[in-house]
Amino acid sequence: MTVIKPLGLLLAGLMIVALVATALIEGDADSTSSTTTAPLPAITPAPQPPPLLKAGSQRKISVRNGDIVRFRVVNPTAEEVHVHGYDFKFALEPGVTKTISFPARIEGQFEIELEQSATPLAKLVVNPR
Ligand SMILES: [Cu+2]
Repeated sequence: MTVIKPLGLLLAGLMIVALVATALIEGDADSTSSTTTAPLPAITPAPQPPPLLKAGSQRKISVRNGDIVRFRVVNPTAEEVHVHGYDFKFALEPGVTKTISFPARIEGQFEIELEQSATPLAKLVVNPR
């Protein structure tokens, strides 16, 4: 008798666990069916790569004060990119595309050029916010 009593309790305990588990599984099944009816997340398009500047590509880059200015530059020979007004200079290795970014904090129109050959690349326009 003393052996059967704990066994009975154990069985009862196991049944309760089984019932709770079944209820949880059914609850999960309900929640999955409701998530499948939820609208799918919108597919966001891949971000555009920043404009590629080359000698002779007279581009205009327009941003607002506080935005991040982003562009890429490539040149067949070693050069230096000079952003006038901001007076930033970035070294270029031959044939290697360099991505340049910086915050636009000075408003106005500024030349971006290949410094050594004085070749214009683009005009940077920073508008008020
Ligand atoms: Cu310059």
